[in-house]
Parts: sequence; C-alpha cells; structure tokens
Amino acid sequence: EDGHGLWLRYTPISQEAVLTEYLQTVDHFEVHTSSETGLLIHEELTNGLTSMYQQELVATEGLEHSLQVCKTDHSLVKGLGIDAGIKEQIGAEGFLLRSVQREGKSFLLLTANTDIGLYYGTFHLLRLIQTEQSLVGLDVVEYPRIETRMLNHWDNLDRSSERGYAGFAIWDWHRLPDYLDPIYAEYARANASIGINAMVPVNVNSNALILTPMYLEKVKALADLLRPYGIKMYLTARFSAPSEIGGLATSDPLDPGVAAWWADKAKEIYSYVPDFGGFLVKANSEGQPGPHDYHRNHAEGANMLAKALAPHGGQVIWRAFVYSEENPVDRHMQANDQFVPLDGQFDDNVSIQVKNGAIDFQPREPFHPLFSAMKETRLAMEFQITQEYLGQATQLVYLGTYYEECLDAQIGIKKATVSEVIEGQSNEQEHSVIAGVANIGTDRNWTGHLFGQSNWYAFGRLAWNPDLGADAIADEWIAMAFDHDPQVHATIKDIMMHSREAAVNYMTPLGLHHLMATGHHYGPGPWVSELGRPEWNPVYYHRADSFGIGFDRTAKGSGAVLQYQKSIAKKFGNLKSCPEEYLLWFHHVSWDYEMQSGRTLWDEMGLHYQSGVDEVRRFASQWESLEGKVDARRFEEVQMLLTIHEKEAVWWKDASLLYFQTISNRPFPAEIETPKGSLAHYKRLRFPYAPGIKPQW
Ligand code: BDP
Repeated sequence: EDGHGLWLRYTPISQEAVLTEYLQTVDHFEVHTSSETGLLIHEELTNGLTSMYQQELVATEGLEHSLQVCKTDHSLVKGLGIDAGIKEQIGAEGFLLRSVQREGKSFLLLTANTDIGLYYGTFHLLRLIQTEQSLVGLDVVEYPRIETRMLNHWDNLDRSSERGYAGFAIWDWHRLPDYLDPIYAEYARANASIGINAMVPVNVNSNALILTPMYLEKVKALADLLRPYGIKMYLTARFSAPSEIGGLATSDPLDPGVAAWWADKAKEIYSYVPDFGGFLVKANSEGQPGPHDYHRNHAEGANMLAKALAPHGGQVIWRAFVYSEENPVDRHMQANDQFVPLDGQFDDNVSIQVKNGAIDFQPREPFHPLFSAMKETRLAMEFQITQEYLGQATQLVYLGTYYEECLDAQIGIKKATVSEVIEGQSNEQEHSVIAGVANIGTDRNWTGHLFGQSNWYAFGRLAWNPDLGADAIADEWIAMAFDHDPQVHATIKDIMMHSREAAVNYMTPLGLHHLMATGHHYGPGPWVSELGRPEWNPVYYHRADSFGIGFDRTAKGSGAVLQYQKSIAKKFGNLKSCPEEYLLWFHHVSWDYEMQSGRTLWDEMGLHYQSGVDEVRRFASQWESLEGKVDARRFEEVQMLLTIHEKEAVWWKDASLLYFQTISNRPFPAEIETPKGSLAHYKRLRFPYAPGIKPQW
C-alpha cells in the first residue's frame, strides 16, 4: 500500500459475526436516481460493499435486506412516517438513514432532498461499515452545520505550491481544459466523502491571469468535473486586476469604471461556470494590492466585489489576515484595529475569513479576538491544514485536537463558543463558511506525510459537525486508514492524540510563538533579529531579556488582550489566572517566576522542551512495535519520517534552549539532555531549497 487510497480503502470486514449481521441487513442495493451523482453513488456502493464483504452482492431485487437510495419525493418514502419536519431539517445536503419496514419487508432507507445528500449518506453508511458498527435499527439524521466547507489551495499557476510540502500542485493548468487528470476525480470523491463542498484552486497571493478567458476555459473544465461531487469552485480575485488585465488606469473600488469592470467580469465568469461560488480575497496584506492603496477601507473594497457577484448569487470571502506596511504597536492587534470599526458595514454576501489566531497559524494560539468583536458581520474560520508551522511534511502532528481547541473556545459572551460564531447566530447557517488551507499535492500519498491525511480528514469532519470531537475523528480515520487490529488502533491513536502537544512543547511551549527560521519557516530561529521590519523577527515575539521572557500584551503592555471580551481579557491579562499554555503570549515573565509546578519559569520551560523530545521518542518506539502489523511500505515510510521527526525535535529543543540560555544565564535543570550541537552550529544551518517557499513579488 502506498497511501493513495486514503480513508477509502474498504478493507474486508474483520469479524465473521459482523459480516453476517451486515449481510442480513444489506445484501444488495438499488439507487433510484439517474443523475451523474447517482452513478457515483452506484459505483461507490458497488466497490465499497463488494470489497468489504469480499463477495459479490446478491443479484435479487426487492426490498428485503436491501438498501434503497432515493430522494424524499420518491414513492418508496411515502407512508414511512418521514415527515416534513425531517425533510426540512436535512435541508439541501443532509440525509436520513433508517431501518424501515414495508409490507413485512425490512430494508435500509437512505433518503435526502438532493442527490448530493444521497451521496453524503452513501459515504456515511460506508463509514459505518468500515468502522464495523452495527446497522441494526439504524436511525441517523445528518446535515452539515456550516454551509460552505472549503479547501483553500495556495497553489500557483506554475504548479508550485506556497507552503505545500507534498510535491507539486495537482492542478495541471497547462494541460487543462482538454486533459482532465484522473486525480481530479479522485480528489473530488475524497472531499465528498467528508462533506467538503467548495474549493479555491489558486493561491491567495493571487495572479490576475486566472480571470482571463484562457484560464476561465480551464476553470470551467474543472468546475464541470467537480459539480457532480457537490463541489463548488471559487477563485481568488487580485484586487488590482482591473489595471493589470483590464487596461484601466486605476483599481479604485469607488471608481465607477472599476465597479463596472468587476460586474462584467463576474458576468463573464458565470457564463463559464453558472454555479460559481465567488471570490476569496487577500487584500492589503504582505504586499498584496487592496482598497487601502486608494485610501478606501476593507468594506468599500469587499462590497464593490459583492455587488458584482450578488446578481448571480456569489459570495465574497474577504480575509482578515492583514499585515500592513506600517509598523504596528503589536501585529496581534492589526485585524481588530482595521475590521472592528467596519462592523455592520459589509454587504450580506460578504464573509470575513479569520485565521484561528491573531498571529499566524502558530503551533498554539489563543482564539482570534475578532471572533468576539464583530457582532454584525458574518465571520468565517480559516484553519491551516498544511503544516507550515507544525512540522511541514516530516513530523507526525494530528491537528484535530488543535481545531477542536479553537472551535470549543468560549468567546466571553454568555456561553458562546467560536464554533457557534462561525455557524451563525441563532442557528441560521446561511452563508456560514469554514476554510482549510489544503495540504494536498502530487505525492503518491497526497499529503507527503501519511498522517497529513488525518488532518485533511479531521478538517472535513469538523466542518460538517464542529462537535464531533478530535478523539472520535481519530478513531474513524484510524479504523479506515489501517486494518482492524486493536493494538494497531490503540497505538496509533495514542500517538496522534499526544502529537500536537508534543510539537508545541519542543517548538514553542508556554505561549511562545513565531520563533521559526526565516523564509521557509523550517526549523528554529529564535535569534533572528535583523529582518527589515520589527515584527518579522522572532525576537519581537519572545522579547527575552535579563529579567525574563514573553510578550506583554496586558493593559500595561501592548494592550492586545483588551481586544477580547472583558471576562476573557481579565483571565488572560492576569498573570495568576492566565492559563500557562498562553503565559508568554500575554505576559513578560521573570525567569524565576514560580510556576504551578513549583519550578521556576526557566526550569519549567526547559522541561517542556525536553518532554516534547521525549514524546517523539516514545512515538517512534510505539511505531516500531507495529512492524509486521501495518503494511510494509507505509510502515517504513512513517518509520523513516519519525527518525527525522526525532532529529528535528532535538534540533528545536537544543537550538532554542541554548539561545535562551545566553539571555537567562541560568543552568539547565538536571533532566535536560545535553545539547547535541552548539548554538553557533544551529545558527549556521541554511536550507536554500526547503519546500513551500512563498514566491517573491
Ligand atoms: C502565512 C504564510 C504565507 C501566506 C500568509 C497568508 O507564511 O505564505 O501567504 O500566511 O495567509 O502563514 O496570507
């Protein structure tokens, strides 16, 4: 096995009794819809069931022991007590899976209002079988809690992938529209299996060429292919496109000529892709063009595009990851400073897409204060699936726990959580959006590291239902990605569930952040201090000095903590009540500060680094115990990567602690392993061809 099959391997049922039960429940199926999606359902059920049952399905027709797949308006559904309430509840993408009886015959009914609902229900049923759960007395009502569940690909038109660690981009723009690489359909199916229903194939650092007719032909071919899988296409819109490709003298959003250009462009795009989703925009961030270039604000920019899309039902997804040219007091505060004053001013078809934290996808960040600060604006979540700051494709880090930590965070308004904000207040999920920056590339196993697949999977499952829980999702993924061996399952789960905390510990414990090396972000560089702007430098973030370490964001410091609601600001802003995991995020703390453990901060920090390393060693030896129990190729791949992982964890610990020691002037506690190299050695390391580097503009 090479990992290409993802979580859709459909391995044989491991226990005779379970198989017997399944055969007594479903030994054949009928699909009563003949659309393209209906054909996909047919194919998936045939392949999935025959592969897991290890036998052909019986050739009988008739209800007994069958699975009947049909829409809610089909005659089969009548008289089965499926009322209007359920139909309304499952909506446009949900489904009902129920054991029913008609004329004394027992069968399983899969019904939905749409073909896509049936397709999602198909994968749900197959997942139940893959994870060997009982089908007896089944009664499942499922529907997604978030309307748009999308992948953002940071892929460039030349197939390079910004922050991609799994080879090249899968989108072969050169050979589109005539050559449809089979990987597109495989991609679409994998996404549909976890409910992802939207995608942006091009980088947020955008190229206006994607909006030209030559590329729109290609976009159309891809959109046509994705449609039966329920996946809608969006594009990134370069704000300066009117001047770059439209020949206009300005791209000022308030210029009527510019607005007309975008309105025409939208009309043109819809002539190629009638169900086009809309635009994802990175504006006035890291050198990208935007409304500020014309002294207009984000709302003026976003609304101009929104008005161009509105007649066609399109959406603007405007990113809040702003990173302006002026030196801010605290980069942490920029998004709130720029967006909060605009609350309530965005058009109805605009969502503001906010990264999970205020800095930049760091191994651990408290939730972004914007989630509690804009009550009149639709806020969308942006997670990073690709592991830019979490071990790239050499470290095993399961991110389900990270996503869950953020989604479950209470924002300080009644009992509301971040996920409730994204889902939309008062349960009206219209236009709610959750996005994940994809980790998919041309590598045979899709994600570079086999376990990167679990992050793609976890993102999709949480996007469908933010309450599923990282633990349960890990169980699902392991049961489907590996064979059914309880020891294998338990071992892998233990590794996964501890992996993210381990990474936080050997990289940036206790609230440290942004300490990675320059450019490629591979490995540690806490000493970096000479980059052009203060907030590009790790020293700006850790602020270590002879007194202590950490960024004072309290009222006495930058004041960033005050961007949270009062109760949260109080908790984070007080040294005593601030959770230790965020301590150095919000406070500048003495090296000798007494931690909850009774140790000094310096000692505690060292022990965190060491425990991160120890954990990775434990993962490696746990994995060794699976030799012969996991198929050879995947076993060896992960084994080799764990060797690299261990080296990198040691590197992070050694380089960071040696550097901080030059400032703290304190000895390492006894438990700390002697560093392998010198600080000078670590400072000299260079990686000119590390993957995923951002293109220069
Ligand atoms: C940072 C990445 C950079 C992205 C930027 C963004 O380093 O490559 O362009 O985020 O989200 O994390 O726009």
